[in-house]
Amino acid sequence: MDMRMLFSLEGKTALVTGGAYGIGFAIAQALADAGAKIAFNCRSQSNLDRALADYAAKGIDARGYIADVTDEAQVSGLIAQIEADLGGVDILVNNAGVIKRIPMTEMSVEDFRQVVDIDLVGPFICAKAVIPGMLKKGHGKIINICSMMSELGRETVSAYAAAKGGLKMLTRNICSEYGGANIQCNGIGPGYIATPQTAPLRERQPDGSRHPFDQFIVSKTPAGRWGDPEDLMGPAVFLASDASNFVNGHILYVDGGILAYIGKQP
Ligand code: NAP
Ligand code: GCO
Repeated sequence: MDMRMLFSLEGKTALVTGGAYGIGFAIAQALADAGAKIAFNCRSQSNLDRALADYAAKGIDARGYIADVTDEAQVSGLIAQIEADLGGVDILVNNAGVIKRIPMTEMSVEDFRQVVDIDLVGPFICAKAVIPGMLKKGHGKIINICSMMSELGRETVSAYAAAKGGLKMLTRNICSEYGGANIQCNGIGPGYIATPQTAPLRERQPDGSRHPFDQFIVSKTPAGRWGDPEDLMGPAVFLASDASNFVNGHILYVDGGILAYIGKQP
């Protein structure tokens, strides 16, 4: 068996939602390096323009589209447009996501719903939109970007944890429903990754010292550091490629060991 062919994405079209920057951008770069044609979406023209320049600077001819993952009509239009431009989607990475850090008793129902809408209903809408094309092709890969909060809770992230826990089960359910049609749906559960989403947790304190949460995460991570978006590149290529054809309904945690570790003894 040719190992390079097993991991190759030549001839495949990948859609990375929210792939304008952060984790999605790194995953899209990796899929492009493995040979895939890249499509991504985001919500504003300014982010789209900046991202297209960033992809071009990496030598990647990505196609960018404006579409909100919570809007089913926009997502249907997006998938049809990608099919016309690049061919039907073979690989969907449900990456678009938000977090709101608000104590539960202070959180409005609207805020809770918005997080669940983007982080859980969005992946449902996108997966629902690509599965018919995958069924016609006879293959498909769906990668849901889950979280430590698919397994763990913490103060202030009730909506996010509910959504990411739900996303883990949506992953298993897509596997259950469509595994027989040669569609693999797996999750990646990143640990704490340095991106705009986690920037507030890493801000320097007025006295120049590190944010207490930053120190807390480093002490909770056996690897002793935050993850970089690049840490997710290899796992994403694996789950997008034929190398993972018998891996289905699995969540691959890429967390420097956080979930394995009880924490430093006092
Ligand atoms: P980020 O830097 O905040 O990027 C999030 C991306 O999602 C942005 O491109 C954003 O685009 C897009 N997005 C948000 N809402 C959208 C919507 N309704 N429709 C379309 N696009 C939307 O976040 P990140 O840290 O890279 O996180 C990416 C994913 O990984 C998220 O699902 C996040 O929950 C998950 N994750 C992150 C970490 C971490 O430590 N950073 C760990 C585990 C999991 P706009 O410009 O349109 O807002
Ligand atoms: C938080 C963080 C996390 C991470 C990530 C962990 O406030 O606890 O933002 O939720 O972003 O999802 O895997």
